[in-house]
Amino acid sequence: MSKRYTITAALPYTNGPIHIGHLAGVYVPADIYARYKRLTGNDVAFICGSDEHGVPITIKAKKEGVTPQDIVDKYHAIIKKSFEDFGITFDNYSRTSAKIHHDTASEFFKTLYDKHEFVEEVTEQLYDEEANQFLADRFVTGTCPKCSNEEAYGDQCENCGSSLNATDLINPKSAITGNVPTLKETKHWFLPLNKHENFLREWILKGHKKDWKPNVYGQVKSWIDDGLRPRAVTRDLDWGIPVPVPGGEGKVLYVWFDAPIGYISATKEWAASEGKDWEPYWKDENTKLVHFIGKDNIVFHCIIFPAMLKAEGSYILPDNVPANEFLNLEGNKLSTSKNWAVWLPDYLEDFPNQQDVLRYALTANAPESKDNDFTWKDFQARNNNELVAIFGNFINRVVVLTNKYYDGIVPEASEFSEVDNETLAAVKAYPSVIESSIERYRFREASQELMNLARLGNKYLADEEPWKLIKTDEARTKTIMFVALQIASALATLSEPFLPFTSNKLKSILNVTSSAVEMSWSDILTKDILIPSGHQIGKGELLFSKIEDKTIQEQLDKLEASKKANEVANKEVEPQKDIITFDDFTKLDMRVGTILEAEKMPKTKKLLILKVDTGIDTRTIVSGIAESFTPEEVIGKQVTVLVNLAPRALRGVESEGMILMTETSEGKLVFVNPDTTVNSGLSIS
Ligand code: B3M
Ligand code: ZN
Repeated sequence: MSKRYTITAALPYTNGPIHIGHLAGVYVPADIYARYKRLTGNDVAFICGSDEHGVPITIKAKKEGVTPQDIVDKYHAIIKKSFEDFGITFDNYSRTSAKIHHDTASEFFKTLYDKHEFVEEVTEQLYDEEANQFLADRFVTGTCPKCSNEEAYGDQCENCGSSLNATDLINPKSAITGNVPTLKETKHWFLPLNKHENFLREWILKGHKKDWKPNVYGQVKSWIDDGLRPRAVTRDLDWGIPVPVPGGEGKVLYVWFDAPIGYISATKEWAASEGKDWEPYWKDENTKLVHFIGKDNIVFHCIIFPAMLKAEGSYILPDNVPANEFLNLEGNKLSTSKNWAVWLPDYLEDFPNQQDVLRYALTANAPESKDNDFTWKDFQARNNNELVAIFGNFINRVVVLTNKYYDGIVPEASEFSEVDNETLAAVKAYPSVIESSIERYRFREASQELMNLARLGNKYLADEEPWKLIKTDEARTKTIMFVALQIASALATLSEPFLPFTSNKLKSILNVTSSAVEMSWSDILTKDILIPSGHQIGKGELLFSKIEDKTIQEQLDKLEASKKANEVANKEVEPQKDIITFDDFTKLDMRVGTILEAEKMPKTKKLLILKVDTGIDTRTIVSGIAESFTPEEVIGKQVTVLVNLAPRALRGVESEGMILMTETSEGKLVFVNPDTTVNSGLSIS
């Protein structure tokens, strides 16, 4: 029976591209769910958009010397396009800087204000005297009072997920100047979550949201048990939605107050474009509201936003919030700031037309109940050992043999054997098997059930061996190929939520895109024949191609290079050493030297043995530059040499002096040398 679903996916901060952590945590599972709900005949509004307010945007703008609007315009376009190219089927991907959102969020705030749902209070907030501004959210970092994470933000600790008031932080530090903040009075409007504690306890705990994932239910229960406190829902910032009530001048709505309302404004925008009424998607008790998010967003979607909706009074509450845990990358935390990520635009460029490979790898390895690790090796294995060797191989054999034996015409089956009937019955069971996993938000499990259907097909062909029977038993071969084509046809439909691009390709190979033979999800359950005999299929093409080790190594090298570049780019400049006197300086004897000979130090990666003409003499100097230069590259170079450094033995070679070097942002060593050729031995002073 058709139902109405409002499915939302967390609005990504528009301060950078989407990466695989976002995809695995939120967007791929949400898209699987939305596609499946559409396929099974429901009325779906799949909603998302750019989260364009908030401190992360202003920090990025300051860093790049542009306006916040420049930042959000740039990344909104990048994010929107990459979602489209990756096959994420939002019905609307909006943005919170849109007027419809400003109006909707302002109206929502005014409604709560007029209902006296807020507490207006003047409190002391953290202030940066040097930057002359209040420090909220990511403008301040400090130690989390709950889990002692030293990089907690003013509004939230990403480590334990706790929502915080900035004044909760231990040893707070301004993210703008690094100064220790002072306290300064300012007025804000607070949502008294404590006032909603009973409702939340009833709704979640007593309501036994038993179908909520344990990681979500557990976090929410611990917050409610710890006692809920009032939360400021306005900020002393200039980027955001102005506070629409008297006394709100110079203040904006807290980003986590306005952003979830973005789901509502994006639904309004979509409904208007479709000539639909938006209200049933947010106000009809029969509508199922499902929020797809990462675990760091649980408190906002299970406590704060429901309290807001309840206080406003006319909205439905989320039916489920299937938050995923975090995805790591090659054993390290994904990090935008450290550029330790696989960015979606880069993936789409490096792996053209292979969206489904990443969708599948991220789903099969999704961090559904605990943090998980993405490795390029696993990505390659999922592709080569499952998509190519099982799914692709089965389809290829069915299509090639049908074309080879019957010119692509689905053959007439004669009598079904016991194995045939068991196989056809098993095919019929798969929609419910996959459904049962999806309905419990177990997409990893669901994707493996889909792969099991392809395994069933492979095993059936391997056991029945039509390529042998074709010589002796025409009728039996036709029956086998007929059964195999039914399995292929079921895969075409059941794969759509997980492998949408492959599903489309397979439907066109089987020539089942026309409504005459297109098959719905439920048809697999009800129809005895999914693809009729006499139906003409196409010639076929390989659905997947093997990924070679070289391709994987290129990605690993790319990661290492970006990590190195970031380490150097973000390298803290060494603090100046203690002051020395001029006399101390005059003790240093630095000369221009010319490298006459160079060779690698045996059994080391870093050392070169150099013969250097110092103008005084020709001497041996051992230098750790072998990872940046070959011996050939340095011969003839003029360099700066500290000649009166006490000699020391390195790997048994006496080194008499030091060649001055520095390092580029890519981590390559470079010589500090005169920019014109001069005589060796000249003093440097
Ligand atoms: N932008 C946080 C995040 O990207 C926030 C989500 C808002 S959903 C309303 O993780
Ligand atoms: Zn914490």
